[in-house]
Amino acid sequence: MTGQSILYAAQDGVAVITLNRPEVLNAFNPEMLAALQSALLRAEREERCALLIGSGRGFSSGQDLESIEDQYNNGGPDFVALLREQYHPVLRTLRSLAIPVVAAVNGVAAGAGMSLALACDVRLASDVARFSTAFARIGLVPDGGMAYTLPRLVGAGRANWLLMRGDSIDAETALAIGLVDEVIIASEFPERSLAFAQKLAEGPTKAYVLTRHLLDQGSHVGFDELLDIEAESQAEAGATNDHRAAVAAFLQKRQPAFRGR
Ligand code: T3D
Repeated sequence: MTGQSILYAAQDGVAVITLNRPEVLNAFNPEMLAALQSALLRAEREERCALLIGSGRGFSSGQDLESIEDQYNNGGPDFVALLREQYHPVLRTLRSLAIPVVAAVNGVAAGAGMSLALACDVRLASDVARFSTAFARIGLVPDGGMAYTLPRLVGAGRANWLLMRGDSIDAETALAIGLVDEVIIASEFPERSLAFAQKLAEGPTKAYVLTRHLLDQGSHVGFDELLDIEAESQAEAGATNDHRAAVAAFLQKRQPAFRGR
């Protein structure tokens, strides 16, 4: 356990990181974001996959609006500091973590809570999950990297539509537009999400992380440059024990055992 607002448990190579402020649908406050950052770094050191899930009926409702209420009577929140000091370290860590991260969206994901899910490598959604960009509803622009992640998942037009509407879409709609990768019935959600993450943890996790990096690069560099980055990444993946062991296993007609290195 890394703190009350974040719970940490490890199981079969997976760090299960639980957002744990259910009374506010796991809204983020500074302590929680700092604890989340520590939990991710611990997962990277100790496990081969991380699973983010919410406690109670929400995944995360984004910024805790009550915790910043006072600041509106005092010149307003310092948004630059809030984002740079509290959110950006978590988001940067997520995109550079040396293990894959699965968002298990058990319930509503709104604002920065949705941004967090979008920054993960994979999104599983419970059939009762809902997604709301939420920002425009309170007169804000998307943050938490959503202006980067959302159009890459659903396309520019749909991203704009979701951002300007700001109201919730259900899990099946999220699946249909590519916002999530799989929808799982609520009664089986925690077990099946964990089983999915355990499967990833048993895979060539270094290659997964290099793939994330390639996809990130591929979305904003030119084709020629991407080919150079691809060659470097393949050299790195090709030098792993996992690659060599998998080729040997293929030739010997048996299943490979990946170690993530
Ligand atoms: O400083 C900055 O603002 C910059 C950073 C911005 C990043 C952001 O994330 S901006 C977006 C912030 N989030 C929101 O605007 C979402 C606010 N919440 C909602 O719109 C709704 O709660 C939901 C759509 C997420 C869920 O609706 P529903 O009907 O299922 O639940 P509810 O009844 O609204 O909420 C349950 C409780 O959680 C309720 O408290 P209560 O009445 O039981 O005492 C509600 O006030 C509380 N809660 C929900 N979201 C937040 C929250 N408390 C504080 N902050 C929240 N974000």
